[in-house]
Amino acid sequence: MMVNRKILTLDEFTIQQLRQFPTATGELSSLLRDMGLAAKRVNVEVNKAGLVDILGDAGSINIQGEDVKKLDVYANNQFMGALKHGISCAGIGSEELDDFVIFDDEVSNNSKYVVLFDPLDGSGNIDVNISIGTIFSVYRRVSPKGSPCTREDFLQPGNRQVAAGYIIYGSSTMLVYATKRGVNGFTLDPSIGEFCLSHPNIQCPESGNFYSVNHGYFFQYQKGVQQYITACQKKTKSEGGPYTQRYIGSMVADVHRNLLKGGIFMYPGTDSKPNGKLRLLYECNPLAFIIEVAGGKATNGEQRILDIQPQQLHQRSPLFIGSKLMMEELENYLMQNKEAHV
Ligand code: P6P
Repeated sequence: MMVNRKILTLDEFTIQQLRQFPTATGELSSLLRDMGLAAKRVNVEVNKAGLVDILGDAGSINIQGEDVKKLDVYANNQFMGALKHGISCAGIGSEELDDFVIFDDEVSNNSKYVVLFDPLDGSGNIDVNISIGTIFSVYRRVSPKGSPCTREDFLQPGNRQVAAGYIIYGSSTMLVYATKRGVNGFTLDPSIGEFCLSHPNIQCPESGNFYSVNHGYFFQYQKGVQQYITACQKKTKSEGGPYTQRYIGSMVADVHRNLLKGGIFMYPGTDSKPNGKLRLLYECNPLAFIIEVAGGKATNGEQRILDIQPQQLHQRSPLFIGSKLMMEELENYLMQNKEAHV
């Protein structure tokens, strides 16, 4: 007999979580609903991307030195606007903006949190209709409430995150977020315009057979990474193989698949870019928080991503993230090569 399980919307879920903590102010729940609202607006434009001239370069070059596509700018403005006009956020940092934005109005100055986000990661894939994503990270501010937030509020190590999440604009649109209490996934139901709980209490499988890396840079990677990639290519059935190489050039999509199915995503440093390409504050930290709450691991090849003390908004970090046992096998190769160089 089919049991009609009540489908919880994101709003109902966050309020249900809130009711379990009577002393909670509701600001985090409100912030997550703000992010959900902005995500719905961005989703509408992403779904139309091929139809209107919202595509194409806005002509400007962002701080990353990349062509800015209009959808990046639109997404940035939607998330920044939703947070600025909410009751929970004192300021933001964004991949699209040169510096932190301190909202500095009476409500914002009394808000508890700051948010860092990449409004549209993988936007180079928009024109070819490959999944793209938004990534966000939430910190409790360390500066006193009642005054504008400060740089120190944003430059906290990832282990101080209160929540983190991503939205993936793919075959369906999903919002996945983690607090220390768990990782939950919500799928957008276009018929009611609500994110609905579809993936409760996500756990990352201890192992898997997907490995994600750009093979084009193989000979620029350090020896231990090369050896691990080669080992992935040689896995026998008894070793959980054969492995499948899946790398679609959109990290949110690759990490999301590996989170659900088991796997490892690698963006190592190279000879020309020793710190790799990915940004610590609004790409590596939030995904590392999510994967650890789900039982996986994330490092920069030497230390836990969440323990890195940030120095500035757009700093980069190598990233290795995924299933616990796959990460431990990689770490063994890295350690062997480190000792060999001592
Ligand atoms: P490469 C997209 O630009 C991105 O930041 C990630 O989403 C993606 O995994 C990576 O860069 C792809 O970079 O150098 O392999 O093309």
